[in-house]
Amino acid sequence: MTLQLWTHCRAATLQPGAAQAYGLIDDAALVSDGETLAWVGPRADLPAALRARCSVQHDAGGALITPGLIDCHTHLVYGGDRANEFELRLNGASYEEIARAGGGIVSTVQATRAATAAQLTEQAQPRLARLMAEGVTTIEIKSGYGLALEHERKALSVARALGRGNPVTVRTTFLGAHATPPEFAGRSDDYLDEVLRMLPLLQAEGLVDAVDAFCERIGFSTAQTERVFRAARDLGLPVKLHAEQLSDSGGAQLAARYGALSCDHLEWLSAAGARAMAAAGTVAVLLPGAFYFLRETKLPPVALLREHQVPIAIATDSNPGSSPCTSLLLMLNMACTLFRLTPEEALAGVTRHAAAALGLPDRGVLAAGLRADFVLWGVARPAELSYAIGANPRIQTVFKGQIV
Ligand code: DI6
Ligand code: FE
Repeated sequence: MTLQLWTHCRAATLQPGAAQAYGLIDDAALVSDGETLAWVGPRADLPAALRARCSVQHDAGGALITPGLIDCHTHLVYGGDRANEFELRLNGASYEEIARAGGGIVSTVQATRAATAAQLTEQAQPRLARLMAEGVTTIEIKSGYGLALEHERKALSVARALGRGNPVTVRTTFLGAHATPPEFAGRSDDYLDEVLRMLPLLQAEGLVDAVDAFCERIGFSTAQTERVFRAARDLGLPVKLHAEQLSDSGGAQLAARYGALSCDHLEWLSAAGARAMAAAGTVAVLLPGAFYFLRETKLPPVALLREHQVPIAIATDSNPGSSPCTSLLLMLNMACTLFRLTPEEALAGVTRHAAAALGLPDRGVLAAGLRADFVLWGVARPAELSYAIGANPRIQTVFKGQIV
């Protein structure tokens, strides 16, 4: 394997428990061995014998190096968009009028069903490219706009194909329990029967890495969510949950009982919910884009999460209805400005903690033995990544030891 060396850089390693904030190393050296980091530390400590074996040496030009960014919650694959609905609303139309005219989530389900896999790929690829342009090296993509076997399969297959066609790692999540489709209107339990029929079939096709549900008054109840979780557990699949976005339904406690990787949104999370998540090691994924776009006012209980030491991740929630967003760097800024996270918490939220939210212990931190996924940035200090609005200081991304 080729050993490669990067020097003339600062590294924000995000090592847990490091003495320096961000696990910062001022004059750092990184050595990759094939797809893996072989050594990370102060350049002065780099063993001469190891340096001598590095056949490729890179001058990082004074860049800041961070782990590759991880967007751990997206609905990136969908048909059409909802710009028209956005415009109608700003011209005074009510949500109900729009829904009656075929708008809302149902319109995205219709557009997703009507699109071919090739069309969905063509629409999702530029969104993925924009995220990658900002240093994203791993992304989660949920289904949930097909809501029928053939269309959930199509969306998940498109997500998998995006992973094959791009250097980024794609993790897929089955969100069949996102909404009740029109043909099951008023019969959500019957639709859930259908969801439970789809899950093992899609898993057998290798399309499912995790299972999610929208647990909300306008989504599915905790009892219904538990049916989905039981099925996932029987199949050995990890679970996640859209929980306490619009109300406190106790979804977080339920998810914690099933050892959920993450609970996401969480604006209405209770103290009991936070305690349950802490005990289960469940990550809190905060989604400032949806909070902003829906003009929510109830802030997620960040102090409570800190008090109980629940790891906090940040993601785009990229979707056409509540967060038409393809900038994870903007989410860093919004996590700080809207939710008052520190820039260090925000950066951990798109690296180390985002990796945990996906159950991927092999990334999210710069350390020997982990994946050589990292980004070179033209900034002096890590806080600049959260501070700037609309800037993209990325210089270069290294995916599994390869400069792309
Ligand atoms: N929560 C949301 O905010 C989105 N999905 C979810 O589970 C909304 C999806 C949409 O409006 O298309
Ligand atoms: Fe979401």
